[in-house]
Amino acid sequence: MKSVGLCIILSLAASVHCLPLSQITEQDEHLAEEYLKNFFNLTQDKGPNSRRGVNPITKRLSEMQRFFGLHITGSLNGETLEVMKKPRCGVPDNDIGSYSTFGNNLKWNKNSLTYRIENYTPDMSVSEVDDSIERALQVWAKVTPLRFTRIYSGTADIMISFGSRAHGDYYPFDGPGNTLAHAFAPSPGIGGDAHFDEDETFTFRSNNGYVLFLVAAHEFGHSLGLSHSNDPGALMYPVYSYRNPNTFVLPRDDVNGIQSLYGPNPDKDPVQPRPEPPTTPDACDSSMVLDAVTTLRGEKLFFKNSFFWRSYPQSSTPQQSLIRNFWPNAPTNIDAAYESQQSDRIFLFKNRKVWAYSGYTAVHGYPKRLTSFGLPRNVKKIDAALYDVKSRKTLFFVGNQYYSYDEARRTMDQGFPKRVAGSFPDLNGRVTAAFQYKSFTYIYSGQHMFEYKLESKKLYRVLRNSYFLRCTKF
Ligand SMILES: [Ca+2]
Ligand SMILES: [Ca+2]
Ligand SMILES: [Ca+2]
Ligand SMILES: [Zn+2]
Ligand SMILES: [Zn+2]
Repeated sequence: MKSVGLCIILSLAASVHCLPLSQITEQDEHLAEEYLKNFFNLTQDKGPNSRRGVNPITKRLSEMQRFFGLHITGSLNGETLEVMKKPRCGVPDNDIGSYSTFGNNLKWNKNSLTYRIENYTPDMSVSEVDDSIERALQVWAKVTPLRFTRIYSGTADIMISFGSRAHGDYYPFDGPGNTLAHAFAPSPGIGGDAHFDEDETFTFRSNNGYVLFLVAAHEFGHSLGLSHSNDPGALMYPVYSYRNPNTFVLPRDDVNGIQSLYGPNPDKDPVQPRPEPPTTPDACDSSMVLDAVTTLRGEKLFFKNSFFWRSYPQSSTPQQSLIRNFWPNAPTNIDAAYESQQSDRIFLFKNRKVWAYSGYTAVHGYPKRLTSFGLPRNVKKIDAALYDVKSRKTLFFVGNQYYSYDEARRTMDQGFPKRVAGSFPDLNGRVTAAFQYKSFTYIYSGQHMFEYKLESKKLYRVLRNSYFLRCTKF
């Protein structure tokens, strides 16, 4: 009976999602149900609500979509399934909001904690595992009064082990993929303990497998009393994302979370100032200057630092993600982006290089040099790129000039570069991003966005960078 609700909704689902087009199979439905049971408290029995017409699956699915910033439909669709299939932590996503805790009582009442590594994974050397665990704990120690001491026998506060499937608690692992690890909130006994799924491949620092340091640092957040955050830049975001372990700095959201429980680190480090915790770009920041904007198969993409927002035609709130969660080897802090509808590709620019993707897939032979478009050798980077649907030309903005590239002939047009101010009235500053949407051309410059009709060169409105991002705070 439970699956009936899903089936009805499923028939509507596939058309909503554009990237990539996906068919929802019976297997997907099963996966979705398991996912909601595991992470969103979907229970077996239908309960009193269902008799009154509130389908429990619809309710939990909506909760899940809200947590991940997806289009809230209450139905299973391609974008929802994509998120469900991503490797993640095994701890449920209970609270909606940025950082959250398991509650004020679920914290350690002491600052000195012990840990013990009970067994090792064959994926890495013993010293690599030791080092990864030690550094993962230090991530939290750096910003709190918490201190960790390793013990080699007896019971530690934080017992660390690797195991597959049933491994001695009531939460068996699921084989390769999906759940990578889980950990228990502070309390005696199993509280604080962290378990890693041995059916995964853990690595020291390579992107070929899951970096143990990153997975462990996340799990220890639970061991110390944090639950999941819906900030996609947070370490406590439930989905795994690769970051360079050598340069990792605990993000601001996690720092705020752990300090709400334990306070800041009283030890000042006078020699080396600590790096600032990275923050996630905020749609409500009216001073924000976007790096690049483009369309992709009917969606709008807005790039800022390591993040981008995706805006679906039917959706009211764009979804924010890490760029590398979609294109694992893509550049971050990009200069420009555009979609060539001619070749169904999206191009991302950074410095003298350009990357090409067809949906999620990297196009073979990229990254290439800027000169592959016929741009002059002395162009070190471009500021923005704009694909004009009508003329099928791509405009590359460099300083106060722009070039025109013919997508069909794959050559630069004669008579360029031209002055930007000559073609776009009232645009005085440097162009920072550009794209077309519904027959309007949007040219971003600093904190402003200029709305033009390209053919008439008429300026309609001057808006903020965050105009399409829809600040939802109140
Ligand atoms: Ca324990
Ligand atoms: Ca697993
Ligand atoms: Ca730019
Ligand atoms: Zn987790
Ligand atoms: Zn376990």
